[in-house]
Amino acid sequence: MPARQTPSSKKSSPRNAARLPAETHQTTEDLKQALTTNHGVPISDNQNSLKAGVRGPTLIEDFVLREKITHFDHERIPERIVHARGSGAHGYFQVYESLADITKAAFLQDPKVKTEVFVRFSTVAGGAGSGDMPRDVRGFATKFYTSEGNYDLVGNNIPVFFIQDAMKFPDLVHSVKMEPDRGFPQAASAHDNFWDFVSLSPETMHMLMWTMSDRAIPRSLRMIEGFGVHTFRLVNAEGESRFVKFHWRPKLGAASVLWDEAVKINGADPDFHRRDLWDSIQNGDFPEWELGLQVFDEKQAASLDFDVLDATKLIPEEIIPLRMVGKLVLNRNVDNFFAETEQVAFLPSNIVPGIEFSNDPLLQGRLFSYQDTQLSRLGGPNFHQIPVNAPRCPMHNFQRDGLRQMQVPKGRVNYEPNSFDGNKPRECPMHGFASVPEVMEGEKIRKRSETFADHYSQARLFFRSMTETEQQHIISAFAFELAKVETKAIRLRMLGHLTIIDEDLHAGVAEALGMQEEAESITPALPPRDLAPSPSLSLIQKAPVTLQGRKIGVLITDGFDAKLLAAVQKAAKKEKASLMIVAPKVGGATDAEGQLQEADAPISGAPSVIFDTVVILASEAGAQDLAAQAGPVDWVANAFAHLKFIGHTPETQPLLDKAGVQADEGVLPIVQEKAVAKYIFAARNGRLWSREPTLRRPG
Ligand code: HDD
Repeated sequence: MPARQTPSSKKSSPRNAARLPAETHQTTEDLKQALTTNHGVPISDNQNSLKAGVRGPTLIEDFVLREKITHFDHERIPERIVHARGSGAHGYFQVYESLADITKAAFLQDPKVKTEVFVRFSTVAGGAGSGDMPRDVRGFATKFYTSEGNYDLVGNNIPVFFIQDAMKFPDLVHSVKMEPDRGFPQAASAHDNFWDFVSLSPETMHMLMWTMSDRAIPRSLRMIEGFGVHTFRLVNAEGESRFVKFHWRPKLGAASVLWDEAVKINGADPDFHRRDLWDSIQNGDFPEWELGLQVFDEKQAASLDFDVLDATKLIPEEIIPLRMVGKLVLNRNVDNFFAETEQVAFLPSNIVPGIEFSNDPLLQGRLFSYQDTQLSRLGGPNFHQIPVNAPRCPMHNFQRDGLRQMQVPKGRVNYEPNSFDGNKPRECPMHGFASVPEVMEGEKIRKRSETFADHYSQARLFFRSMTETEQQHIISAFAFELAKVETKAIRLRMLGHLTIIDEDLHAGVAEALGMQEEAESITPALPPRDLAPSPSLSLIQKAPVTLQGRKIGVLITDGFDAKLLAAVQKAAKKEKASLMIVAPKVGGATDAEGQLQEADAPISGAPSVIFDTVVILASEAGAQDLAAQAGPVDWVANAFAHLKFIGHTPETQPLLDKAGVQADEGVLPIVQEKAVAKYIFAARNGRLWSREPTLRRPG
């Protein structure tokens, strides 16, 4: 056994030897840069704990070690009970013209004013470390730092909600999150508890149609729509009040991935959405949305065949069109994920003069819940002082003290009215927030309004407004999710609901499950009505023909034609698309002239699922080499199966053959540079939907 060593202040390690002499501490530049404890004490050695002998026990007096470990132990705060996984960014909002006719909200008056915003996008069911691509709703929460205080529009990418009353929210969330005994599945609605709850709650039917649609697997956070969901009120300076529904429309158009892609993207790049948002802002391609308003009065509300206070209903744009009033631009990534994206606290109760709530019972519950949840999540009542949450306008009142108090209010006065300091701050009857008077009368009662009773008409409306392709995707999604449900009775109950929504939908799902003629018979509270279809609900029907914001994957092999690559790069730039060069190895490939072209990623690190369209610039030998390997063959087969437009050199053919690629109008030979234009023209269409029925059927 080596002899026990005694501490020696004389022997110093090389690191210690570099330490500054004590007498120079106060003056050198080095001290200004020194690593310190949280209390400002310079640290001499950040590698070793303080021990009794180099091989002896660690001393409890090592305050440097204890402080560092204690802080680390408490680095995590409770994650959000829902919407735990999120990605945020800064930006601004600007109105196109004054909205003084409908609202007195200060930030909606002057088109010259840019209002600072922070936006956090999120999935709902998964934990903070879950993947970006589950089938799920996406949160779209915006904090406007207005000159009259913070306004938070806390919405989703789906315009309706699962439930009508906040009383059901804990049940809904418990049912969708991982099952409490086994702790799985993570970030997935495809399990018994969720489908048990929803199949026992007919009010969820409309939202289910949306979550089983492609809306729940978006291509990019830059390509989602956003909705305030509830009916709110706008109030102008004359005190006139109107109802409003808020809509965000992405400049790049709304787009989705296919389910098979979503599954594979989650494995290939679980941060797919977060990375895409970060990269595009970093590259100066700032994501943009337009704000659209559906404004309507009490009379119009009364003329609708549903209740505007029911969050499971939408107002078709064909009935009340959108007024596009301004734009939102995200132009700055966060400096620190935790400080900003994690600590941001959105409160639907944050409204400003000119915007008010409605009596939607789901919204009313939210007004309490968000404030409450921040108390435990952010550790007390002073979370508004965290920089990302603090208003940018002056803020003063007499609320004091509490955990995490960061301010040092001066003076002896902490009450109002007072006769010191000119009795400031004071109430402001002229400009302060005052609710628009509304007559309230009624029995104290726990009851759902009869006007909330129709649970199926809009579910049917949604399904029937889709293209055939989208309908097939909905059928496939129901079949996938219900096939994961172990309890047959739940599947049969759900099939019973589907028969009420639409017989073709039911037949398609039953067929895909192999469970025809077995649906449970369910009697709806109100039989559904046939409503006029709303084409604006379909993503495919309004998909823009563009490559802007999309990503082109170019696969090269040794011997590739550099001129073709340059032509594709030039075209991509013109289209405002991004481009990534993929080669068998990340080191790159040499062109026909023997010049090395570095790659952005190897084939294994950049599967074709992460691209919107692909170009394969293989040489004959390169194609043969790739055709002999499963990875590259999958790369190509997936691009084809995911309905992508594929540009390729004629030499690529052996690889295409091996991957089972059939010639169709989405597979475009690129013989010379001129042919690149033809490929680009086709690729703007996004996907070749007509290929799909030849490749897969629902299930
Ligand atoms: Fe909620 C977070 C959106 C109903 C209770 N919700 C949260 C976030 C979004 C939404 C986008 C994440 C905010 C962020 O990024 O920090 N929630 C909605 C929408 C709803 C909705 C659009 C219906 C129209 N939510 C809803 C109800 C309740 C809650 C009915 C409770 C009664 N929501 C919460 C919460 C969360 C939350 C538990 C978790 C973290 C947080 O609030 O700050 O309080």
